[in-house]
Amino acid sequence: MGGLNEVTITRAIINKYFKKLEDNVEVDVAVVGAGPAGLVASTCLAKAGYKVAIFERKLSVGGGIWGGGMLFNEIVVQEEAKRILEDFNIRVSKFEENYYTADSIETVSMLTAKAVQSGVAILNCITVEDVVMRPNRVIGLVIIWSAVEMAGLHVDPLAIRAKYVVDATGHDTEVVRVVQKKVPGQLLTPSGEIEGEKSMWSEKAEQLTVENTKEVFPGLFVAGMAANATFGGPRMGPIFGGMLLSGEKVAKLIQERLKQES
Ligand code: 48F
Repeated sequence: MGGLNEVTITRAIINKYFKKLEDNVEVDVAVVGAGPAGLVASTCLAKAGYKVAIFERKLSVGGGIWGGGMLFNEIVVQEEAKRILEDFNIRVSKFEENYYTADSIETVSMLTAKAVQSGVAILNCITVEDVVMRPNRVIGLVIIWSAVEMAGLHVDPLAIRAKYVVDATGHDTEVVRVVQKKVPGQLLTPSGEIEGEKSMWSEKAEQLTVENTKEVFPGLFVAGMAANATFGGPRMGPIFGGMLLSGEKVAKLIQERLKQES
């Protein structure tokens, strides 16, 4: 058995991490947020052969899945979305007709494992603070260590380039918010601005999450709760089918674009 040297351990981590980061400074699709919508979207795109990276602000991935509803760690999905959980080998149990549950911890773990094993690079602890535009299209992201953001340090960020960007940042719709500031009134929403999330209405929200999953500015798509917040749909509470279906839809839309362009 060989010896163990702390410096070799350090070099191994630095070497592998920075190779991963460098490999992902130019991607086909950059997804912001590793919640359910972002994880499903990126897995579908990676499985279709595209180079995908997720940038996640937090140390942990999974977004709002972990806590189920009010910290009770079970999630609900409807019939239509059950097949997506099953595709990720997540065990689903029937509660009543059209109501299925899954363990939220299992859901995060399996969605994440499948994403990474399909080739998605998940870069956690990185916050997207801005976009790169040329001139009227989003062509990349401006990123900073979340630790720098949290400490309030005055440090310049770095940039990455992507053919398409997905805002899967949930309720705060952070990427769209940045774009709105740069080009007021020019979003592809009815008012040209973020329409804002409406109050809870599960049935309507689930359907609208999928309908609202689309391009909101050239090069920038919205998925998951960010889609409803951007286009003015209601929130839905701890039912997650719409998030999964939205991830699947955004992947399909972007794939069609990438195919047309190749
Ligand atoms: O909030 P989140 O889970 O978004 P989602 O995929 O799913 C929404 C549901 O969890 C829930 C719901 C279901 O009924 O309504 O809220 O739409 O995941 C969003 C992720 O994006 C990260 C954030 O930390 C979270 O993990 N995020 C947000 N802003 C940024 C970001 C940013 N600027 N840079 C990087 N990551």
